[in-house]
Amino acid sequence: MKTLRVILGDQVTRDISALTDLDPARDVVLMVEVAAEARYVPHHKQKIAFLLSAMRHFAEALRAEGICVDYVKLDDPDNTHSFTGEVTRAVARHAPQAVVVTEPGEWRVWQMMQDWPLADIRPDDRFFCSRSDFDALVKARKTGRMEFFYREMRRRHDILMRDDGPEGGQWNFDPENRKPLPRDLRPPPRRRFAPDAITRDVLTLVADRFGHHFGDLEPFGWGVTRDDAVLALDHFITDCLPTFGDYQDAMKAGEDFLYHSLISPYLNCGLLTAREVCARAEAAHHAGHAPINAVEGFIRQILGWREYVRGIYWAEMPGYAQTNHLNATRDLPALYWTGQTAMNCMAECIGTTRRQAYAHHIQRLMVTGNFALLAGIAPAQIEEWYLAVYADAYDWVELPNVHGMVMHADGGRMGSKPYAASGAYIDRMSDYCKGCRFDPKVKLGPRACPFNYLYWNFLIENEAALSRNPRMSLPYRNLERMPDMQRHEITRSAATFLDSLPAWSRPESASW
Ligand code: FAD
Ligand code: DLZ
Ligand code: SF4
Repeated sequence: MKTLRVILGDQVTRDISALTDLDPARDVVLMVEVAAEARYVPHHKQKIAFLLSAMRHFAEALRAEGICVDYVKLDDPDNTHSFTGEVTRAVARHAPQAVVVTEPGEWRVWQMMQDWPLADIRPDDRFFCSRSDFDALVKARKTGRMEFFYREMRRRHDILMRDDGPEGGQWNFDPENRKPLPRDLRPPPRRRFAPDAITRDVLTLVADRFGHHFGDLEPFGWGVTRDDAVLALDHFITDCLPTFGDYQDAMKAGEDFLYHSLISPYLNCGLLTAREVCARAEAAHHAGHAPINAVEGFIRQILGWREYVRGIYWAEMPGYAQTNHLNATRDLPALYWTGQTAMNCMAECIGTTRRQAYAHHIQRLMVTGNFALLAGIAPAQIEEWYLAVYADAYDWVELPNVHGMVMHADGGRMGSKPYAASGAYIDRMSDYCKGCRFDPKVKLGPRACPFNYLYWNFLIENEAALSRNPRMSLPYRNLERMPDMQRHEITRSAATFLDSLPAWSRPESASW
């Protein structure tokens, strides 16, 4: 039976379910570059270049195996520029008896697939936890919190386990992983990859067609093949993993990567698997190369958080994206796109994002995310930003992180309390405040750090929704003791500051 096998841009692996029973003598693999995928949000230029180059390299690798690949390029004159249009055209070209595809990472594309002719949609088994296993697990537990999910994953997959208990005697080494970076410690230079001829062609294409999108296109240093991704993982395990835990939450001006792995774009598009990454980290611990706090902290991100957010996404969509528990409605300020702000922490994190299509977790959560939460940005607007600006962003992973973890718009489905913090947190975990016009120790007045009065204003504005949350009782007790005059000054300062921020005006056509 001749089968058309559709491979999407985030499925560039030979281990994808759509290819398991491929017959090279009869079947055709379809890969399509379509403008709709680059434009439904204004993706960072590096993200588009990374995926198109990874797709082109993967197509070459399949052809080298003798597999027939029908690859539609972005500049093909007959390109309809949508997935459905291209699948329909390919069905007319090849007259297959079946169209096989692996389920996508986005509800948006899942809906499209329902209209594809002859479609056999297969589960994506690249994850440790299937969608149905996640639902069953969460139903079986009274609480669906990440920590319990993660422990169950450790047991089920026998990762970092010893004599039926957790390796190192405790499940979670987080308390050891919150150190600021010492001033004299220099993180190692990072392994980046020089563009080859295929990538250079793609860079020219992206500059021509998407030059107006957010972010710098070059220097472009992402790996684009399976071999590159394995080298990037080797480098992380050897040079960074031992120190990863200690400085997992640290931030430093001018240091874009610290000890983070930089592997999320590879994991999410298929160049690395979650199983191999966890196995490599665990082996490094057993070989005495990396301490338990680093290895447990790293594995928790992948076996715990990554699997958990994916489970939440599919269990809760499509309703999940519609909730707005804190009724946040403010337009996204232009500074998210321009990076122009006197708040040094925001300028640093947005600068990294612009240069690298990357920022590490604490920058995303406690700086740009914290600001969006405290400022009451409309969830859909800040979600669009996060989906656009990171090379690793797909709806299944971005949405629960932003809608749930950052914005608390899901009313606590993801996290039991919002991660709201004043300037003191950023001051403790970074050196950003030293280069800032504002002072994290000043609460009110022109020198006051905006995060300070925005934090208290957030508590005041959301008293009805949050004050009965047991995990928020301490800040609300402090708020209760605050004199009315001070409360008044806080709300006034917050309103004046927020109203002074220029809003971002979306181009009329929004066709990016
Ligand atoms: P490391 O710090 O080295 O961590 C190792 C791996 O753990 C990552 O590669 C990633 O696969 C996984 N991981 C860590 N934290 C999370 C998490 N919260 N959710 C899912 N996986 C996690 N990650 C994405 O892959 N895509 C996104 O679109 C995305 N959006 C985010 C938005 C916000 C507001 C926040 C707070 C986090 C977001 N994350 C997202 C999670 C995390 O920030 C990135 O995975 C991480 O920064 C990627 O860099 P790294 O590979 O160096 O990660
Ligand atoms: C993000 C992206 C971009 C920019 N371009 C393409 C493309 O041209 N062709 C393709 O197959 N995939 C692309 N992608 C990734 C898709 O958006 C992703 O596969 C879907 O969102 C499903 O998760
Ligand atoms: Fe950010 Fe406030 Fe520190 Fe400035 S003083 S860098 S605004 S936390």
